[in-house]
Amino acid sequence: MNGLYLVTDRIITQQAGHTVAFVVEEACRAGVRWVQLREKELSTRAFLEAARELKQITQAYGARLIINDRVDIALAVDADGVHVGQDDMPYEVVRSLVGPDKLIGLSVNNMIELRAALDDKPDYLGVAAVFATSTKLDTSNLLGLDGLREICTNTSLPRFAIGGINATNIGQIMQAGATGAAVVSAICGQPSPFEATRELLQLISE
Ligand code: TZP
Ligand code: MG
Repeated sequence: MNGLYLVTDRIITQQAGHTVAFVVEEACRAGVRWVQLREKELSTRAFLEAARELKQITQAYGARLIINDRVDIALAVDADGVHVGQDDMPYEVVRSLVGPDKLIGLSVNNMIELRAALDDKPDYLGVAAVFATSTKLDTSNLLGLDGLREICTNTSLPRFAIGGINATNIGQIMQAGATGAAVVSAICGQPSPFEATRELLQLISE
């Protein structure tokens, strides 16, 4: 299982002239094995339809499908897991709803949130935001490489760094102790999501 994690963004995807399904299929074809469907604007019905479509694609490639925020949609499409932040439904409630077999990812923005997350023991952490990003507007503090390193040295949980990661800095975040990199625009916003994924996978394995 490689350490590259695609998080979708419908607006960035459309601005690049793609559909979300196309980007996910191209990224899976290039070797991504973690896909998170992240939708902040869609109706529940449209979110569910998008999740169904991605379930088919990810399943065909043996990739994991994680649903951002919405436990109900993750259960409805039998996704592999759910990703929540520390303002979302609490970990123990998510766990009680999804049962023992689904993956739960938890966002960690600083050392205080890391301590809370370590009590919960999620399946993986999303460590954010490492670098400046225009994809998510409410990224309050930037960790930088030093902040990422501090979080990574204080946990043995799998940890995907996220925020402003691209081909020029992905090597640095791996060296800082991340076990993987989660990206939005570095795949969704590229003319060829396939080629972009290939390049990131190559860099991550160096
Ligand atoms: N969570 C923290 S930063 C971020 C999310 C979803 C957006 C990352 O987007 P990009 O384009 O990879 O910087
Ligand atoms: Mg959330």
